[in-house]
Amino acid sequence: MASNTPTLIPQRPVTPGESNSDGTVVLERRTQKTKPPKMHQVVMLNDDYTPMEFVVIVIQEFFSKDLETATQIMLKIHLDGRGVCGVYTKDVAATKVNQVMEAANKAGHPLQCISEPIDS
Ligand code: TYC
Repeated sequence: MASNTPTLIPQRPVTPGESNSDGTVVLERRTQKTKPPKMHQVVMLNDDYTPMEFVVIVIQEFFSKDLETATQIMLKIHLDGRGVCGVYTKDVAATKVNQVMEAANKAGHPLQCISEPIDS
């Protein structure tokens, strides 16, 4: 049995100024541009009191680093005064900072951690 359903013929996108098949005219067509989110780095700061072992554990736990990588990052912080533990979207970076600060406060260590936007 023949169907009465109208057949939709796919139309190619018309260029601005050109008429559509129904007589309408596209005045402007913008290509959608979704920019990737701005990224933030979580930076840990050195101090004289937080034990190295604690810093290594925190980096492993909250930044998913293995023992060797976490140790390298901790030593870099110890020597340079600061070091990047990871790069995330703004909200995730803020969560990481809160997790580190809460763990440090609970353990009674003065460890400090900040989030900063990276330009690119
Ligand atoms: N400087 C600390 C010490 O000698 C170790 C340390 C490393 C502390 C990294 C903080 O973010 C830090 N015990």
